[in-house]
Amino acid sequence: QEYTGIKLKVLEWSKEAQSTFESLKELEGKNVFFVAATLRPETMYGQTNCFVGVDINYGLFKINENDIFLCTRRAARNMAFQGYSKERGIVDQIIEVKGSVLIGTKVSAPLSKYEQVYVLPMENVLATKGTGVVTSVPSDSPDDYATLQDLKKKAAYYKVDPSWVAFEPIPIIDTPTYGNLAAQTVCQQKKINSQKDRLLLAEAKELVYKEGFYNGTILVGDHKGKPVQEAKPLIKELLISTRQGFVYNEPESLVMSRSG
Ligand code: ZZB
Repeated sequence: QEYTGIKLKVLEWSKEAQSTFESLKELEGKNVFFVAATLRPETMYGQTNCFVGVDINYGLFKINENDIFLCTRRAARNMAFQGYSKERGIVDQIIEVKGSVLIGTKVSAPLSKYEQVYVLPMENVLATKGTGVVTSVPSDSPDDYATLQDLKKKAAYYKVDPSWVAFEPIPIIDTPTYGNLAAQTVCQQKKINSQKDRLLLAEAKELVYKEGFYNGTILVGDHKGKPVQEAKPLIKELLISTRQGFVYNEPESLVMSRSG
């Protein structure tokens, strides 16, 4: 599976992360990036936040003299075999933390209309898929839409500040069947109430994926007006050439065991 790795730069750590990382000399003067794996680079204009799993372990990995990546160790290892480490196959971990520590961190998401967005909790993040970091596009991903709604409705329960979730989905792809907020439309049609509605969300994802890919038109950015199929590789290339993204491959066997 070929993903695009998206680099969301840390602007301000959550309070808990700040105190955890305070004494780390290795972070001084470095850029730290949450690295999300996406199959939909053309939707990056619609990012409203970033998701992590609160019980998942994440590492901070030294990638080169300037950059530190935050992702699962598994992903860092894959990256180290794909040229994203100083020495091939070798990961250089600075520290490991639980996702819960990272909630409320402010990051900058490439291409998003929102200049800064927050790291938030999602129950359905798989530690065994991608980087364990998921960038959120509630306009076009039903899982993201349902989760963001949960967090808005029950901010206290999920331990998020209401200001961290005060971001509306952005219309970025127009579709003939579901309009320009396809994930919202399908979630409402299927009466999806929460991220816990796994079966309905899987159906919704399938519908939204297909409609967006085959019939969608991009509404924003350099490739505005183009069909999604045409714009997708161009926007991916734009992210890569500006070093806001990179190609990240997931070993085939893992992909099979996950989707089976
Ligand atoms: C942004 C995005 C925008 C995504 C969208 C989807 C959609 P698939 O097809 O099942 O492989 N993802 C990535 N890593 C994880 C993880 N560890 N746990 C849970 N979800 C993860 O799904 C690939 C998508 O799953 C990725 O693409 C990512 O979300 C999420 F508008 O990135 B996507 C209709 C879907 N729309």
